[in-house]
Amino acid sequence: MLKFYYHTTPNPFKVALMLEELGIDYDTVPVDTRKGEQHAADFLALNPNAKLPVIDDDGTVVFDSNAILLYLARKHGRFMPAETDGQALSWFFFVATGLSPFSGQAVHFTRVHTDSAYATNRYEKEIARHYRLLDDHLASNEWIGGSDYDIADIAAWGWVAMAPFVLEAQGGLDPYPNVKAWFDRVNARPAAERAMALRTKFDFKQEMDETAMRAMFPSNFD
Ligand SMILES: N[C@@H](CCC(=O)N[C@@H](CS)C(=O)NCC(=O)O)C(=O)O
Repeated sequence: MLKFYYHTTPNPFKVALMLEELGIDYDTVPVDTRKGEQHAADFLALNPNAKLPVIDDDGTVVFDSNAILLYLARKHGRFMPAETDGQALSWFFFVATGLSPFSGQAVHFTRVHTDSAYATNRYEKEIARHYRLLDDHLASNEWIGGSDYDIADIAAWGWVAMAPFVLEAQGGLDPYPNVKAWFDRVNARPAAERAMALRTKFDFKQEMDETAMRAMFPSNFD
């Protein structure tokens, strides 16, 4: 059975939604990143990048949330943009390489390390710019890839679910009504409700103490 290595954070949630949409059986394996379990040798053998999510699909190991979405979409022939649909692919990568990592950096520089006014300003403004682009795009598109629900929506959902936290200073999704309406459409899908239920399945460490800081930001302790 497919193994899904998981922590209750945005990138794994993309994969949780995809697995629920596909309706395939999977075992969820919790990896507590605040305890440093992502650096254990057996986990590094699956993902040398020491991050979640990872899947092991009966021996085929895939790491990186967006690679996992592409792998599963291609394998099952579902939620994949058409090969000639350049716009749908562009928006998938906008989410994968723009909105997602900029959200992560915005959290880092507004919550964890706030000493650099330059970095805090840069990531607050950049994440707002990404949400503005997405909101404008969704003014005339039902789904992020265009007319069909696909991996671009699944990829974005993991991070947009965190918008009240990531965008707290600007009122969460309030300035982005089209993103909010899109988010409600995704949440209305039964798979989204099932994926969200994973949030409370495991007791992960909550404290962001020195052990957690060393585990998650090791380069700051070199
Ligand atoms: N590009 C990677 C990023 C993965 C990532 O940053 N995962 C976070 C959770 S959302 C993580 O594992 N953090 C723990 C750490 O960095 O030590 C992906 O999309 O899977």
